[in-house]
Amino acid sequence: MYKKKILVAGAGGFIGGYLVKKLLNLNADVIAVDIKPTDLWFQLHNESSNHSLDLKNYENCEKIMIDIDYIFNLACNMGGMGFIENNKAECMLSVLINTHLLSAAHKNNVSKYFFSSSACIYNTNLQEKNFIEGLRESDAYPAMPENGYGWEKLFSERMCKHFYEDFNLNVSIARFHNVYGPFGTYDGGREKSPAALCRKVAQAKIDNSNKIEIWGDGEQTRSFLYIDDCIEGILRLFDSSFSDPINIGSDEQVSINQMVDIIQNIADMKSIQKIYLKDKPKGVRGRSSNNELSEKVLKWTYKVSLEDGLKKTYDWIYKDLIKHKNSLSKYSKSHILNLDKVESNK
Ligand code: GKE
Repeated sequence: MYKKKILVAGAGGFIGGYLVKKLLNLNADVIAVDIKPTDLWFQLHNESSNHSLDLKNYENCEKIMIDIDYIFNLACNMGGMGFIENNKAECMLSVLINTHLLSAAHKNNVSKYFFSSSACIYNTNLQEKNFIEGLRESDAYPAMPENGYGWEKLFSERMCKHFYEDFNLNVSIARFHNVYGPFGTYDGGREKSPAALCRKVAQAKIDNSNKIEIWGDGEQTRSFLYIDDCIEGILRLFDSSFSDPINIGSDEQVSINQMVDIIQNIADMKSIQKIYLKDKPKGVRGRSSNNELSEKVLKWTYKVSLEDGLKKTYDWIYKDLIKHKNSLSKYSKSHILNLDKVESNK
């Protein structure tokens, strides 16, 4: 990465903020782009060149592509189940970002292109029970992804593949399995379950209550990948010549109830009364990652246990809640949905 000019699309988001920091530490020349105004970026690094641009717009992709060596495309309109179940069309519009970035990359002879795909591409018929066997990469077909967001990610995976086959654009395609950690959204509608439940337990502790609301019956299962493991996985994959989609996830599968019990112990709360909201968005019944391919091809798997990762996440959220008792933290703002109104850089 040394002295390479690298475009990070979605740099103002959760994974993007960490990736920019890592690439800067590797002495890359980072061009950071996000549709959000920079004061809403989760991490804003002074050493990168930061731009607030809407990359659904092809001209913006062309404008930012000058002399770029590598692209990491993490830009998409997304969130946890509470967001993607209620914004299917908005999530599908992210296809414009990937399409325009790929076209501009091809036109500008970019050397390599990373695309962040998602476990939401996996066939939902294989995820109708909890505690399922870890999903293998081949389980994507026959296709039946999550509505909206999952279909966009699967379509965009295939577009990356064809740009590799037809135009020799080197690609890396990672399927992320529910990545979590500090400096991510924890309230406002886009939060995923680890941050949401850390917030609910922290808020109960602050309010001296012991009641927390859980979506569904709490017996649905997931595996969760800590952000540090995710960043390591991205770089291992990018440094490899592997061009097919590959899992970057954890196989430590737990129920949501079990995750709440772990957070309750971290918070040192004696008892928690779980209130189940059955009408809330639930997504699939069970999901986990099979890491055999990433272990074989990338010599990579996760290192941070769910308990250790939740401890770091809970502690950060608790402190951020206390710090913003009388105001809204940028991590808890429900991002402006119509972000297209953001003025692109002049
Ligand atoms: N967000 C949230 N908030 N989920 C909750 C809550 C809560 O307060 N309480 C229980 N859950 C349950 C949801 O009902 C769902 O069954 C499970 O936790 C996981 O929800 P999630 O973390 O929001 O998202 P999913 O894992 O279902 O789907 C996410 O998967 C990622 C890739 O693995 C997607 O929303 C994307 O963020 C991404 O594709």
